[in-house]
Amino acid sequence: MGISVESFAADVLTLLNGRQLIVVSNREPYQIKRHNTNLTLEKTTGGLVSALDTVLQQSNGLWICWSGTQEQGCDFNDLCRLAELNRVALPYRIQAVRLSSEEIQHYYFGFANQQLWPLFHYFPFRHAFSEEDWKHYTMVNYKFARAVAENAGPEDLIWVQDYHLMRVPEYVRQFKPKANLGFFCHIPFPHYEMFRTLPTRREILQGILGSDLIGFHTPLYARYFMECAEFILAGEVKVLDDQTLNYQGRTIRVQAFPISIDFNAVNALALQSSVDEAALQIRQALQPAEFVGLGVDRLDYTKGILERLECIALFFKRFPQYRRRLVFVQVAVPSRMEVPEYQRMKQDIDEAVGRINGMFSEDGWVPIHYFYRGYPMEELVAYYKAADFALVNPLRDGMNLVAKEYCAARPDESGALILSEMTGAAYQLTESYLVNPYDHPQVVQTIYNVLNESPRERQRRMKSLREGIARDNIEAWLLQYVGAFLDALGQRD
Ligand code: ADQ
Repeated sequence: MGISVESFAADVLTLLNGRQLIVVSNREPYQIKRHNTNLTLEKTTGGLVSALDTVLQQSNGLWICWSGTQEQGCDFNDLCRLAELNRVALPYRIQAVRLSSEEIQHYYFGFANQQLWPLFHYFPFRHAFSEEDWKHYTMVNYKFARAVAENAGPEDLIWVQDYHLMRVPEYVRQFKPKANLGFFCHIPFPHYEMFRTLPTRREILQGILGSDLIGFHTPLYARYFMECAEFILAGEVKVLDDQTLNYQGRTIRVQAFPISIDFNAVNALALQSSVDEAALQIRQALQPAEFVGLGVDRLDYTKGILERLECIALFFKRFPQYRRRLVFVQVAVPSRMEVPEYQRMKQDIDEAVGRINGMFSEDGWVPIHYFYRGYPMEELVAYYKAADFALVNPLRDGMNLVAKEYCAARPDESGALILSEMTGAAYQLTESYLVNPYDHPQVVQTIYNVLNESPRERQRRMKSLREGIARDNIEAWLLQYVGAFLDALGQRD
């Protein structure tokens, strides 16, 4: 299933035809870890980094990012210099933009994560505008743009990632009017009625519109963006067709590119005997339960973890015959704990797990097993393999890669995916068991239906899901984006 990494990288390199790719993101693609005098390189987990790794290595590419996690008083740039001295080679050039702790507080934890994130996920009541946050967001975006402009040659493709850096395209264009600029939004783009509540709505749109190609996960997000641009920048933006608009004399393409995972890598992990063994051990540890349900997320209110726990409680109330027969495992990786909202949510989840377990536990059976930590991919895949169903019920999610990873980790085509309609993934994974995450009785009934579904029907669905994910994998995503980027530039020039 799928194509080899080498042939895929060769295809992207052919498309690039000698041009350099410059990726710009908030997070660094590699972390340099220091253990006393030893330095090691660790690749950041995630599809984007793994898809771009070979391409950037072979095309003399550059990654520009925030200097990120500070280790023992050193930031990424210090560590890069140390790495050089220690002959630890970075796989390609990585340039870090140095930010002060005040900038990080206001730009990252403030504007990006307490304003844009909740608003774009339809939680307007969690969003409060702060001029100070906005000022720093603007300044940091300007810093990133300057770093890009200092490094980009006239032919290079500059690809800006995500909501942290929405003003970067406009600023880069001010420095370099002819720059080749792409932008990709990893979170949903909201409807006009939601987006227009943002006080700096014009500036955010103008920032993104510095690009030649603007990518979203779904056609609906792309349409919402076009509508926002058309209504909010009326008179400045002219919509030409459903994928093209004109702004400041430039033709700009707006398109959907649904991101995916490295299907082959997850599938191969799931076939390893050590992972199989780990999955068996997980099942044994959960005995005497016959059935295992699973939730895996970054700890975030958009993921619907609290709502999921309430659904599990309702399930045991409605279907008491499953008490002692089903265990639900929730694995949550800590995230953004500097933001008070996330600290409160962690407390709420701890309390809900305690309350539900207190209510239902009997004879050594505990209904919810909760793990608050990050796992290496092998262990995560062992959990995916051990679970009869995954419950992926975000209240809103740009795409959701966990849903795709779960299917990729089921080479024997067993298992069932229960998936929220409010995820970008729901547009593609139509053979999953789709639910409205706000409709708890429906979610509960779906869990029951899945457990009582014929193995043949479950397998039919899983087979079809896996085929789709194997075909539309992360490599296909990258090829499509780069192809469309070059088309958009051809249309512009
Ligand atoms: P996220 O909000 O982080 O991504 P998601 O797409 O589900 O959400 O990816 C989460 C990743 O974290 C998965 O690859 C998963 O394996 C990993 N993960 C989760 N729990 C973990 C744990 N306990 N230990 C280790 N790893 C864990 C944002 C958007 C999404 C969009 C992606 C990509 O919010 O909508 O799909 O970017 O564009």
